[in-house]
Amino acid sequence: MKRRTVYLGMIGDIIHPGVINIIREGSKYGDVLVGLFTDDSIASHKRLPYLNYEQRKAVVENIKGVIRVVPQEEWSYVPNLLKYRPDAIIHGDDWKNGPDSQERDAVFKVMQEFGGEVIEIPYTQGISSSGLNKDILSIGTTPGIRLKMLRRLLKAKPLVRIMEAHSGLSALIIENVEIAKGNGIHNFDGMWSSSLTDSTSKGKPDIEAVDLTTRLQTLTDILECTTKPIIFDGDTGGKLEHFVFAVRTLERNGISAVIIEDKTGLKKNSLFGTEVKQELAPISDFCAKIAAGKRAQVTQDFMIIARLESLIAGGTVEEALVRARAFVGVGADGVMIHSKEETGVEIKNFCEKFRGEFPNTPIVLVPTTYNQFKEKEFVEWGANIIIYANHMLRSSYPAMLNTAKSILENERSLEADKFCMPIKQILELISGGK
Ligand code: SPV
Ligand code: MG
Repeated sequence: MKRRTVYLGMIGDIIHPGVINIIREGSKYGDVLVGLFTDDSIASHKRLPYLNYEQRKAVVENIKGVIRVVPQEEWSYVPNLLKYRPDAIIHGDDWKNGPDSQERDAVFKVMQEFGGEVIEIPYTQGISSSGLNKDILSIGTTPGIRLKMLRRLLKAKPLVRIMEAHSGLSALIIENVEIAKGNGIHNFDGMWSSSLTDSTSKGKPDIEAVDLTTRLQTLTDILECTTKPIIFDGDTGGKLEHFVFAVRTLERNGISAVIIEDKTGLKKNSLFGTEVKQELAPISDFCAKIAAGKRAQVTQDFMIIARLESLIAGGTVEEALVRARAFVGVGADGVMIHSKEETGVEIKNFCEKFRGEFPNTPIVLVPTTYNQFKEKEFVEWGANIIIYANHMLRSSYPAMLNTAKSILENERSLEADKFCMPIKQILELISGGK
């Protein structure tokens, strides 16, 4: 007699006794068919797993009791249940309450429709992937896994959300902060190592005065306490001969991408007033720098993104497009189009035209001055990465200033307590601090 098929949805990143238990229980009812969540199906709900789909598949299909592994492309089980029509689905009973209960209802409904069974087994207490995930976070990651993460996110998500970090502490917030929204979790996908906020936090102007070695000190602090991917603000990239070393250094540290801007001469921050004239680099010089960087990188995964400063320098969208074509032509892995114009009209125009010509080349936006738009709108324009480039630093400064003023005003710190994090929370914030 043909054995029954039992469907089991799984991420399969961390294999713990709870996973083995549910496979064992499932085998009692029939052949276990694992629906392995793809990166795409996970991306809008949780952080991407450490291992990619192929790596997780290789592990899961070798677990005793697993007969077959198929991709689960949606967060909901329903499409796969309709496709494979298993005799049963097995799930831990922890989905009875909370946000998963809606999915449970949908699963019961579809299984009833074709006469399938829903098997619920007691949830293995005391061990869970999320709990273990936290433990793994405290161990850290490897440069290789971190480096690859940006390309995986770009493949899996319509929009990659990046936030500026200028210290270990600011990076820790970005690593951990999340809010429940809809039936998923919203968080930041990675970090921007900004030249503006890194130099400002060191009390220096944003004119490439902080050299790479010094920038690496901040990066090391961030790397040591986080696991999310990092995009490095490479300013102009410096001299071609130096840029190739910078690429290697960043890559070796597990940085996912460097963005270099097509300016020349003394670099000033792009958001300065119009009185600061920015000179654009000759197209051929900048192309040579990108090409040299691409030749220097060791992995397939590292990205060199060309930042177009035409609009900042007073040029037109057409001029920016000419440069973009040349930069992509010599191997740039993406473009960042920058503008301080507040309506966002030029940026939208650029995005739509560029997207028409290059359907798959990532577009990066830094919406500091045109921040009235929501992320969804940027996706409609064709953008893939949004960088909130300076907000952690800009928000911390007024908080510090208010505290300092309050203490001066009141000649004691009692009134400033409301601006401050409680000491207990500070101690809990950093693992190993208690
Ligand atoms: C930075 O964050 O340092 C940047 C982005 O380069 S901007 O400040 O908008 O030029
Ligand atoms: Mg910068």
